Amino acid sequence: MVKTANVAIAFLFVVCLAVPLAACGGGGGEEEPIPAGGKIAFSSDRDGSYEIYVMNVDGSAQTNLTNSPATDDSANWSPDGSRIAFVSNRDGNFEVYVMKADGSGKTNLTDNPAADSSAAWSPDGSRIAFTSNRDGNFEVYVMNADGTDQTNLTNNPAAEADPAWSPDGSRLAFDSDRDGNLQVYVMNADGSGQTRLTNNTFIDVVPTWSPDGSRISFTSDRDGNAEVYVMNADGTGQTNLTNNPARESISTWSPDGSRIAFTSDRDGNYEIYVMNADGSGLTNLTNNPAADGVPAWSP
Ligand SMILES: [Ca+2]
Ligand SMILES: [Ca+2]
Ligand SMILES: [Ca+2]
Ligand SMILES: [Ca+2]
Repeated sequence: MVKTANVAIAFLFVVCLAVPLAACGGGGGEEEPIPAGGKIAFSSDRDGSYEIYVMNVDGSAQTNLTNSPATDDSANWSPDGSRIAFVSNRDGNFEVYVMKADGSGKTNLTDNPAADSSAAWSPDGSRIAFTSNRDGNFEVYVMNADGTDQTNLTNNPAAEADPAWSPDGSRLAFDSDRDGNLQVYVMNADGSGQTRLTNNTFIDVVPTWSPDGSRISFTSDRDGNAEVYVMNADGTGQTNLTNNPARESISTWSPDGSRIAFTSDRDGNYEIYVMNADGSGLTNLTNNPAADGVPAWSP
């Protein structure tokens, strides 16, 4: 799977994509409202190629939303939960797409021969951050939610990946190997003030903000295998939440901040698990022999 297009995250699901549709206003087209935080979107190759699935937060009602022979990956919810951004190589290379939360209305937002991936919706719904190697190496870009005005924010010869918006929309966390190995960075939403948050010789990637903006979860292999860590938003207090010899990665917070979903291959293949935000109370949600990963908790 693809969360960053090429960043050397062999131990992670690599995730790579979507167009906003007219909001469905009244008249006959009303969709069943999704309860707040009631769904988790994820990726699975259980049908032979990676697809975007959605399930209830107890693991029930796992439903394929993409049904494509291509690789579909990296689901990310719109702030109102009505749409899902994802990446797919269905046109021959990775692009960012959006679809309605029921899988209908898939639209390509990027349409560029480069690898475009890792879509992240801004908290106000107006923009989508993503990554692309269209300038020769991976950068974090931002565009309007309709795909217009695609702008390079990082402009660095290193590989930048995995953008994640702060809940107030003022900043983006991301990862970069500009200092020699992949580490977590943060910048202002206009690309200014790029600052390193983690500082070690291992791989720290895939940051995700807690809903209150005070903490950032991420994946690190500093203890010899990949684990989900959490730190304060200024980089202090880095704490291992998973502590398991298997590979744990790609974390996503429940909207109330009380729980974190993530992936682990501790049962022999990748599954989605959920735990309390302090690492306690672990539950396996998927239990499928295929690779299940890249969870995204609905708003
Ligand atoms: Ca592309
Ligand atoms: Ca770059
Ligand atoms: Ca581990
Ligand atoms: Ca599995």
